[in-house]
Amino acid sequence: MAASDDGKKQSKVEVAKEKSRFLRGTIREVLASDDPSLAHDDSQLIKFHGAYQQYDRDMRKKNAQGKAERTYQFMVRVRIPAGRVTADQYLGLDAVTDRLADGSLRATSRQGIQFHGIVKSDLKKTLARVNETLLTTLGACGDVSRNVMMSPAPPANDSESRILVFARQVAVALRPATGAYHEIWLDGEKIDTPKPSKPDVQNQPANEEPFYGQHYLPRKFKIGFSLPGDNSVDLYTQDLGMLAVVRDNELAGVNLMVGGGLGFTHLKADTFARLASHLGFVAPKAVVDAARTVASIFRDYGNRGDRRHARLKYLIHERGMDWFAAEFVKRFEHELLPWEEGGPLVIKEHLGRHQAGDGSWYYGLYVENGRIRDGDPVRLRSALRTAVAELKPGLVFTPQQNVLLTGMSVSQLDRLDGILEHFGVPLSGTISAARKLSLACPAMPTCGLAIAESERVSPPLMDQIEALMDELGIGDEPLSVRMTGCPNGCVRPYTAEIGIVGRATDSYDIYVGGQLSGDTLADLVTEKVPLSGISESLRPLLTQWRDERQAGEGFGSYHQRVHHQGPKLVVLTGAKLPVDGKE
Ligand code: SRM
Ligand code: SF4
Repeated sequence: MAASDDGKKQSKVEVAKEKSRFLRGTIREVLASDDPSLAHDDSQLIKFHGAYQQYDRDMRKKNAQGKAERTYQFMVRVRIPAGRVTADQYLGLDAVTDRLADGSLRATSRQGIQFHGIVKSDLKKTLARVNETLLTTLGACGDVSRNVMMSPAPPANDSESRILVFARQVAVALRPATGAYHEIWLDGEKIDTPKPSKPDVQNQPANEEPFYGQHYLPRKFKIGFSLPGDNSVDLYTQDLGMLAVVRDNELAGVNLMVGGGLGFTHLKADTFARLASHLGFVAPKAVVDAARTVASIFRDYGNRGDRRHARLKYLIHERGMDWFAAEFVKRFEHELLPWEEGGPLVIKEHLGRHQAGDGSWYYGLYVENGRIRDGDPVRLRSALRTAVAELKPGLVFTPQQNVLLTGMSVSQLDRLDGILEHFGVPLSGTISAARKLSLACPAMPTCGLAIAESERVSPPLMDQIEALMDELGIGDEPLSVRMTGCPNGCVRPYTAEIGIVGRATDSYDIYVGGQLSGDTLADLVTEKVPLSGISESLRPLLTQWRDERQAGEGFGSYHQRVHHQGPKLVVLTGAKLPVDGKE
């Protein structure tokens, strides 16, 4: 652990950032070398450029001495503010995976797209191709503001359209400004030029990052915007949640909540999932400044010595909301007003046919765990490519890992049904309510942090849960089931009604009691369940709910009423949990 100029401890990643000359490091040189992998500093820096060094955990090739060796490859993440792309952009992304990745596109839980299985020698080509679609991977990962999320449905009116504009403005305002990206990946050519940020880092020498400075943020920072009532983006799990308030059809402003975050570490009692706290309400003209102000407090006060303890949630937990609000007001150029109470929030899946505010139609296409690929008999990637090429819809990737095809007429919807049927893709209306809401993270074989399977085992597990629900006579009820291969929480399992979280190989912890409003954390109810035992372990809970629920009461709400008797903020902790199955 090194020390900074002011004597504070600095993690290795802080040192790597400091030495990197605004994210350059030696990436350019290493790309040109024969070495298939990157060393520590460059492997950290390259995340800011949107790429993760991974290895195929199914494949360990033997070297000349008979020892198992890693086959290195890269994951590339495309940042797509509010999840919206044009038909041509989608077709460009589809072409990338064909030639350079594993033949799939992975729609993420933050409305981005990931490519897996890229070899180092194809990395530069991949990023260049993405940029040719006028999208970027810069800032999709790393210690910066991550992809800005927004409710996926097309805005219903002018007020809602303004929120889409704000989401994009905030994404631009908090985008890294370094020239390193263009130098390394685009040979200096500026295709997608970031606008300069407002210089507000005190006493910084002239630098390429007027907002971030050379150390960027202490850790990732996540922002989500919600239209009134639609909590698809899981606002309470964001570092900064922005909830639109509409009065008399006019956008009155935005409610701010801060300090949400989900990941925790086994056996580290001081790491935990936390729901965001209400900060207050700001006028529309102040939205971008509010986002920069929250990010600037995190930048200046976040923990730079211990990365496990570096998220905004820990800063707020330690210093308290009164301190945070005072610091916010000190820096904010506008007025912070009291939180405006609004209507109930609902996590929506947006699947099937819907009419938008402008009279056009959109279709929510179910994508199992976000994986767009051709299988047998379902050829989803071909279906989507054909539909997009022929019908030229807009596309919106959703926080539920699905995709909306927007701006269509009824006859186009009919044609879309035909295309989907031709390629064996089930229409959204034929999918169970529980499966529509289900999510799973990639986990094995690509994720280096996975300790259990997730995406690959989730479809058969959902078959079992569906069969159980049918047997209990509750097969049409919505139920959110989210599964992850480790406690980091990449598909937000701790706000789901049922969260299934990998604890060791073939061993899962089961959390129950998040709600479809997305504003409650679940409780750990069962530990160390093997995959084959998960659905049966849910039988008594689902039966109790069926027999004792009140009219319209969801599974998670029933759990909260019976076990907590009213709203309560439950904080999950890694305190008693083991590392990789060892107590
Ligand atoms: Fe995540 C790390 C995948 C959304 C919390 N996440 C990872 C990595 C990059 C593993 C790594 O660091 O080596 C995973 C890559 C796996 C792979 O092979 O593709 C990964 N995270 C994902 C995605 C693809 C899951 C998905 O099924 O869609 C999501 C990409 C979103 C995007 O487009 O940007 C994804 N990750 C999330 C979310 C949900 C969200 O943001 O809404 C969370 C929980 C919210 C939060 O941040 O607290 C999340 N991911 C983490 C964490 C824990 C962070 C923490 O501070 O606690 C890690 C580990 C880390 O950062 O060290 C992580
Ligand atoms: Fe990997 Fe864990 Fe995230 Fe799943 S939850 S993608 S296993 S880091």
